[in-house]
Amino acid sequence: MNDGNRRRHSQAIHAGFDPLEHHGAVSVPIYQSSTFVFPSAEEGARRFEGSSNGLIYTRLGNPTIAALEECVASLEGGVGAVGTAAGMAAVAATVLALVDAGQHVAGTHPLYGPSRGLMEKHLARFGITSTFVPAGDGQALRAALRPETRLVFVETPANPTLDLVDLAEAAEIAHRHGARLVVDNTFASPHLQRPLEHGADVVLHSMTKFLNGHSDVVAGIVVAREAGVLARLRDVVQAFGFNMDPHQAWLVLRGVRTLGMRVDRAQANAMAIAPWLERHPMVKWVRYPGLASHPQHELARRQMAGPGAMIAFELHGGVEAGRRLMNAVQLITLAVSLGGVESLIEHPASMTHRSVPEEERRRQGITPGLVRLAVGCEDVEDLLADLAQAFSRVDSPA
Ligand code: 7XF
Repeated sequence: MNDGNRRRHSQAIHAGFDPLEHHGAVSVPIYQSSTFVFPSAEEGARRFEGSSNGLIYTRLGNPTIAALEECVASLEGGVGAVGTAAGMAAVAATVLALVDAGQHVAGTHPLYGPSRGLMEKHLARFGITSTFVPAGDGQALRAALRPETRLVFVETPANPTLDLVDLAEAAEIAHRHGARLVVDNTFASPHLQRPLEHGADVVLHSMTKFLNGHSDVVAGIVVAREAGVLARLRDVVQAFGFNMDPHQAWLVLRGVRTLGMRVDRAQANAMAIAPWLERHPMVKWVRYPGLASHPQHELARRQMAGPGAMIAFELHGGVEAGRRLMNAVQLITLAVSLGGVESLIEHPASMTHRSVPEEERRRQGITPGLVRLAVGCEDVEDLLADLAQAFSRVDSPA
């Protein structure tokens, strides 16, 4: 199958799966089996040796997981992908596969709080050092690279401020120093942004979010541009047991088939909600890549197919007013996570980015009053009505 020539919706619906290889099943079967029979002892030995690519054991490979991996690799335009048990396992596998003790990661901030924590707290114990510079500052990124830097790690749009990283510039900086560019593409999804086309070497996702899209699975994936990098990633995932399981993979496959439709609809809703928020007298500021007021609006137009469905904003009343708003919404759900069909609202400073020290949060623009809205696929009139009624109750919390 030459999936690469198909357009985005067709790829999401068909890539990675040929029904004729599975008794004609139109939906990918769930190969819920931990282990696979060898036709002979000699063939078993060949599979372990690598001279035959037949199936062995699900931690090492499984057809349902492989179908999802091929689909996402095709959507991102990579040579292949490795599914992981969570987005955090995708982050961990990437650094462990590509950085050794004594080497360095140069990253941008903000990142999802625990991604940075993984590097500064856990991987630091194994001699991997890291430095983080502001997302929009190419000069600072250039200055952060050292001879021992192996990875440039960026998230764009960044969680939760929606700052952007110029991918072409970051790739140029990384490659000039012999480092690889890794992009956490969770907030955009491959429907809106394909970092490998801008020079990135590795793309990773929390598939918990847009790729799955139904708030019922925690999963991750790493996509590579080169076969050698893919082999290293797969080796680490197998060695550490970061793999996903077949049922989880099937659920994500079911979700990913409608990726484009969900993202397009959620984005259309966000494109109506962001200007509505910006006009609201109780709102101090709104950050959304689709608004002309976003400092990197032009970059968003250049490197993304659309501004996405994530919005950050703050009320004039700060953290207290934000809390009252979050307690007052009725259709919108107060919960962390994003990328599902339902709209979710949360408070990064006390929730998703609680692990980032307060002073560091301020430096990154994660103000105490920042509210993050993950726009879903409901009817936009209902979302706006819910926000309007919630705003009307902010001044009278009772
Ligand atoms: O291990 P997970 O599937 O939860 O993924 C971790 C992860 C990695 N990268 C980005 C950009 C993420 O946003 C996440 C998870 N973020 C959720 C959130 O921000 O709501 C986690 C909820 S505590």
